[in-house]
Amino acid sequence: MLLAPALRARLAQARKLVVFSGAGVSQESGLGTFRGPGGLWERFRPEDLATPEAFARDPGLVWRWYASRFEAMREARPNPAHLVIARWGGRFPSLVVVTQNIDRLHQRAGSRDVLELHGTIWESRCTGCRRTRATVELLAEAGGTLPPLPCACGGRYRPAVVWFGERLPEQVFARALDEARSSDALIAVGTSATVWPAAGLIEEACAAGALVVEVNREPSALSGLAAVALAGAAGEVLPALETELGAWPTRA
Ligand code: BJW
Ligand code: ZN
Repeated sequence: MLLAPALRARLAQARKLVVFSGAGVSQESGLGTFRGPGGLWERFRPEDLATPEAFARDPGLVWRWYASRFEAMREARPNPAHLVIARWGGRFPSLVVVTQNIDRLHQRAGSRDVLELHGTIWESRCTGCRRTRATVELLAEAGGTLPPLPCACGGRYRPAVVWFGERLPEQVFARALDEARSSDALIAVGTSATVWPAAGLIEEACAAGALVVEVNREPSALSGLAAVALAGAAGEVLPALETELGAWPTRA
């Protein structure tokens, strides 16, 4: 049993559930996380690759990194954690997935209501006119020459992701904040909860009275805040949690 009976009843009867996810939820799909042993930031410096200044300095370098990650993300498949979260869309009266991930694996698993706090690698945006284009087309047209051709306006396409020092998409963040504050429960899966303002949503949910449950291989910055921290791989813990919560409506 993962949860004490009182917590299990509270979670099972939640009407509004928010799943807040980070890179760890896609780790079992073969995608790298950022922090911790083997994380991307062990091999690469964020200031060289994930800031607008880095892109202005060397767009080719930044694009080569994102193009190789895009290939990995294209080939990746949703894992059991993504699939459980998608099934919960039919189990809870309201389920919103708030993700920091840019890989779209939640959507590919079947989740309908997904808020992408840090944008998506599947789109690219012109730094000049802000026109967006599918990254897959842009890279195909570039034919291996990176950075890809500039936009007709003279600007340059960049991945439509949120780099350090950039604002999160305003409406997406505003809705995520509303959802967090009005949720009965928030399950944070596979995030170190160290990047702001995204991590602040967990505190907001907690302050508004939501039950906060963490699923992570390791203790994280939010373990102290969570009512319960479930230790283990998301692809194993979430299916076990799904079994434990059963169908809606559930008796305590
Ligand atoms: C598993 C597992 C398995 C592994 N199962 N678990 C307040 C305080 C301090 C700093 C700031 C602050 N406010 C703003 C800042 C600055 C900065 C920030 O937060 N810095 C901190 C790092 C110190 N924030 C920003 O700059 C943000 N912008 C902003 O605040 O703008 C304000 C502004 C105002 C006015 C004008 C202009 C601006 C933007 C942040 C953007 C972050 N971008 C990135 C890159 C996105 C694109 C890309 O993918 O390349 O987003 S960085 C990276 O970190 C990525 C992630 O979404 C994000 C979070 O990482 P995540 O998902 O938590 O992954 P990890 O690797 O950290 O953790 C994985 C976890 O999974 C681990 O705990 C593992 O144990 C676990 N795990 N396998 C379960 N199988
Ligand atoms: Zn343009």
